[in-house]
This record gives sequence, C-alpha cells and structure tokens, in this order.
Amino acid sequence: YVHFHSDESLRGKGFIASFKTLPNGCGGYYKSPAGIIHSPNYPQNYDHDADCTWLIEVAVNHVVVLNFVDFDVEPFTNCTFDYVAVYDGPSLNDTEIARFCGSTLPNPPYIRSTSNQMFIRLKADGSVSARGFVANYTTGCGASITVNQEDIGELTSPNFPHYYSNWFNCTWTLTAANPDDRIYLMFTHMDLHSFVPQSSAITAADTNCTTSFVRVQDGDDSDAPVVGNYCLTRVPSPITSQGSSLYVRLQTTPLMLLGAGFRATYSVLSQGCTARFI
Ligand SMILES: [Ca+2]
Repeated sequence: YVHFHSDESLRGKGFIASFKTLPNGCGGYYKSPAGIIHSPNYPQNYDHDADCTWLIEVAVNHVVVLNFVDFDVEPFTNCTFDYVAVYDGPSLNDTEIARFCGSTLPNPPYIRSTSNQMFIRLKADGSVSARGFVANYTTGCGASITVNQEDIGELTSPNFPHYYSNWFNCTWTLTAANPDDRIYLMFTHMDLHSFVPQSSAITAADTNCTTSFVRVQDGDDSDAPVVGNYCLTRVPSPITSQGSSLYVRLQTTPLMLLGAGFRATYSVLSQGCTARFI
C-alpha cells in the first residue's frame, strides 16, 4: 500500500520508486484472515544465505494461529546455522515464541500469537540448505483486553459479518484498567444457530443455547458466575460487570446452520456512574 499526500503549499520533485515481486516466496505481508506461507523455492531447497521475513496480520482482537505442515531446515544444535523463528508481534523486536530447525514438524504444530500480528523469519547461513517449510495460518479468536476509560472496542466472532463455518471455542477477558471501573458490554448482533440430536435420525434446532452460544461471565475466568448464554437472533440487553472484568466465551459446533456470529461493543463505566444504581 502506497499513499502519496501533499498539502496546499510548496512543491517538490516528487518521487520515483521501482518494485518487483519475489516469485520464489521470500517473505511478505499477509493480511487475509487465513493463508499459506512457504519458504523460497519450495519444494526445492531454499537459497544459501536466505533471510526472509513474513508479517501476518489478522483482525484486531483476534490472534494468529500458525500451523506447520511440512518442515525441513538444516539441523544443528541450538539451530545455530539455519532456523525459522516466530515472534509474538509485528517485528524481530517482539518476544520470540519459538525457533525451529531440523526435519521434524515443530511440536506442538500450532503456534498462537497473543495479539493480531505474528512475525516469522527464515535465516540461513552460507552452506547446506534443505526443503524449507510450509505453514497454514488462520484467524484465532480470543484475547485478553485491558480497557481504558476512553476506549470503545468491539468483539466479534471470526469472519463477522460473514457466515462462520468452523468449530470455535474462544474466550475474551475484558478488564478495566482502573480496578474501580466496570465493564459495559453491549451486543449489537446475534446470529448463532445449531442442531441438537433428538433421536438417532432426528435433529432439532438448538433453542436453549447449549451447543453454539456466547456466554458472558461476571469475573475474569471460567469459574465466575454466568450472566447468560446467548444464541439464535436474541440480542441480549447490555451487561455491566459487578467487578472490573467480564469473561466472554464463544462456542460453535460444526453442526450448525448458517449464522453470522455476533458483535458486541465494550467500554468502561466509571465507579461513580454505576454507584448510583446499587
Ligand atoms: Ca545452511
């Protein structure tokens, strides 16, 4: 993405830039909700001295889930010669989640970021190369979110407002930055549907929100009191936490009907505001 902007006064010569694609797949910026990355030249060997970086960015308040499906990088103790490193954020300066080499699939094969960006680097030295790697990535849902007083954010199911078609089980913890404040959660969309078995041959729509639902709990973990389970197209009333946190869980099953999922906005109420209602 290149943006050129000028104001109303003073002119300059402008700029010239050239570009080229990198057909062998040495890195890139990936912004789609899901995709595949692979090492340069794959399935042929990567080049000596390869230094390739990939930045994956998914929707805000979601996480990147990376899954290696093939892996073959020159092995050596501590991966000193060639390696694939995964960082929890947008650059090399972020926490290194893992570093891999060798010819066995990374274990566990799934690597999750804690925010919506993940950075991956393939670094090779000047001798001995190998086939490299292939990895899928998808958008994972769930996050721990600290909410400041001016913040208004949104939670959505993955791919919202498009139909979901996956098995999700994800949680968001919303915590007010100021422990005296309350979390205010307001649902704007609810569209979750699924079947439940009635007998061996009959299924019925799940009207009790037992298989696909959004659950809100009044606290910061799954032990907190349940405020409600929500599904179908019933948009719940706004929810205010008793303490400074709400815990939100989305569960869907592969046996569901089409649904767009849910959307909610969150913000904080200052303690002075809620105190009047107690
Ligand atoms: Ca090497």
